[in-house]
Amino acid sequence: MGNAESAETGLDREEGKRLSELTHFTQEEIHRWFVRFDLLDKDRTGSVGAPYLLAIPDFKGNKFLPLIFRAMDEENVGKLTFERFVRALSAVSSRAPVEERKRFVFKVYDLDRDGQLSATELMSVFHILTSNSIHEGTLKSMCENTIASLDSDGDGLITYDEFKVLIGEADMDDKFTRDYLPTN
Ligand SMILES: [Ca+2]
Ligand SMILES: [Ca+2]
Repeated sequence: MGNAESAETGLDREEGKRLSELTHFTQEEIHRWFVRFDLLDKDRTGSVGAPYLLAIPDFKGNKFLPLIFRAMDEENVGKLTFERFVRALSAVSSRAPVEERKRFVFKVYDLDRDGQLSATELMSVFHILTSNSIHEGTLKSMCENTIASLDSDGDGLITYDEFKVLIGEADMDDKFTRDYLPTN
């Protein structure tokens, strides 16, 4: 992508380079994501509401993505800056090292951001991921079993250290990796 085009998208080359270093996207991919993001930033505030981002056709029907965006929206303002948007997509991509993906998935589940996962948090996330299609009782036992299998100190809560040991690399690839690349 040439200078003129980059300037036209409003993302300068230095910023593109910085974000490319911060994420697992190439500078060209960053610029292509920016074109999409910028189109949605109609009020020119530099941030876009999650529902608008989720309406991008590539993301259609993905239940995990609203949670991914929520995890990146640390102040709970319902909006993401471009940097947070590309960092979110990067954190779940297969280009991210497994450790980085695990940390991010933990963050996705930790709805109240206290550094521990509770049965209630797992329930809420499972509810969303299964579109409330699973019977409450079944879901509850799924959560209890998950907690029990991860909770090595038996306090009923899952810390990141407990989480990372038992979630294998294969699990990450199957369940938590989502590759989004900007198409033209
Ligand atoms: Ca928590
Ligand atoms: Ca524990």
